[in-house]
Amino acid sequence: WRGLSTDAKPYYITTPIFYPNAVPHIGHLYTLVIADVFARYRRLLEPHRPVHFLAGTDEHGLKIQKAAQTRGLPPKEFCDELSSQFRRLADKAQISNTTFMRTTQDPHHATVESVWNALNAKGLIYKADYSGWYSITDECFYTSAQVTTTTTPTGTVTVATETGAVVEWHAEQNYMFRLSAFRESLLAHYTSPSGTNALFPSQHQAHIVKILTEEQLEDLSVSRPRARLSWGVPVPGDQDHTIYVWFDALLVYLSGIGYPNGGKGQDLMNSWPVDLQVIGKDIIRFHAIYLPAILQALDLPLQKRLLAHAHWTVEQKKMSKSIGNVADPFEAMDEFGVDVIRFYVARVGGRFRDDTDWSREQLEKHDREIQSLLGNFLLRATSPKIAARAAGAEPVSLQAVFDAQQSAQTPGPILALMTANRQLPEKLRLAMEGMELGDALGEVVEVLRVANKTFTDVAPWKASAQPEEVYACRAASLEALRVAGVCLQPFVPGVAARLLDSLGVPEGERTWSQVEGEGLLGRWAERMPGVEVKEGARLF
Ligand code: ME8
Repeated sequence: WRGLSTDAKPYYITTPIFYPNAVPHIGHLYTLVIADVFARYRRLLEPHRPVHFLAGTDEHGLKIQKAAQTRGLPPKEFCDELSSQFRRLADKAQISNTTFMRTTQDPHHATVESVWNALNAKGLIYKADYSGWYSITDECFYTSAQVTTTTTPTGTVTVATETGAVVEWHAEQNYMFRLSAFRESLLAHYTSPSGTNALFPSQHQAHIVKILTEEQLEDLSVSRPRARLSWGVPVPGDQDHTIYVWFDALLVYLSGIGYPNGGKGQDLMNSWPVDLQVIGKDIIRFHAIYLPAILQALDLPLQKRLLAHAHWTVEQKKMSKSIGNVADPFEAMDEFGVDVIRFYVARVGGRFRDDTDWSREQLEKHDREIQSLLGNFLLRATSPKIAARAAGAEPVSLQAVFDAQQSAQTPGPILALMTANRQLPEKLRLAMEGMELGDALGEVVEVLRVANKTFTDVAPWKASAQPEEVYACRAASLEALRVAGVCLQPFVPGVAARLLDSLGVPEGERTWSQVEGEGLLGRWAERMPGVEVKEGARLF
């Protein structure tokens, strides 16, 4: 399962590239954190395999053009300013992305042109009269069956039924991509052994299969007249048209690894196909139908897995500037610290299925949870008083502690803790393999709970506690903290690093192989009797 072979292709993981039409909110932070947990977990599991992790900004299209106009700025200048906010968000949240791609960069432009030309040469792009309801907010056309009218204080408007976004009628000449030609091959993919688990959670897989089975897949309009959309990549050979923003944006996953010519100096193209794409449920159709069709058209393998998470609401409502309920991720990280915010979003949003409400009360509750289970527990387990009392016993290895506990006449809570602790890495790995990130983190929390309770039950500070028992309790607690520290690295990298530092776990001994395996003890655990533990380290 470790798959440690060095010739394995790099692991390639992506987030959506966000529209820099406004400053980032907590939804963007959430997507970045989820992807980062998977990226860091992969590095932990397979330290020798490169992880290529792409994030970025989606800078063309009508939405950006309009937002820049409203601000009275040239679109590029406008994007420079806002894109840098997304980059700052990723930096501040300790996202370990290896690329931050902007669609206004030249290499991306070159990829878009080359893909367009390739599809055109295959007869998959043609020009036609097209009409439909366009939403600038959603950057897509809707059919008459997908819109409805609604009355607002300023009059009656037509909106998209699904998103409520205002739409306008457009009848124009567009270039079309023969999406309809891919319905059967896409359906075959999603029902084939390699494609049946392509979408997670599985409800999305069922939905896409249903669409492909029941809907007439229409050809996709992939350009806009230049008169209406000037901010984008011009259609090669026809300056009167601009390439549709989604056609442009979806190709970032290819431009991000240097397709078709390979990255500078290194052949990144061997990263393809992408192993995991983390997206929100709002953009499944684009990633599960449009992109795979384009990939099939290019004879490229499809993405291996798509994780589509649910959304965050604030005060039970969709975040919106007009309601004024947009939660600011920078403020949240300033107030609670990066790791507490990462812990909160992964723990509460790690099930991906239902929308979650961003609540101050919940945030404070999770802040207390991790501070107490981890921060306070470290202080208790490393207390000099306990160390002094444990020194009354003969220093033995952790294995010896375990064996002694096991052969005791009445096995006590220390053995239960050591057993739970040994099972933790495997449980966490299984949860991560099943993409159940919230459960994975929950397993760590559970062992920390057991550890806290064991410490309280054994009460090594009491005069009646025997030195051997104090020694065993301290050793089992420190070992639980070490294993938790290794397991927590993908989730809360800052706290985990401080924890492992304070336990004296060397940098090179923080990988998965140091914690998982039948009865396996890390080298630290073998050396534990002599390890210098820093007392009273503050994690938060
Ligand atoms: O759609 N809760 O960009 P976008 C959770 N540029 N996640 C949320 C969220 C919320 N309330 N709101 C947004 C675009 N997100 C395109 C993508 S990809 C080739 C192009 C997250 O700025 C979620 O991941 O509207 C969602 O899919 C993404 O931000 C949409 O970001």
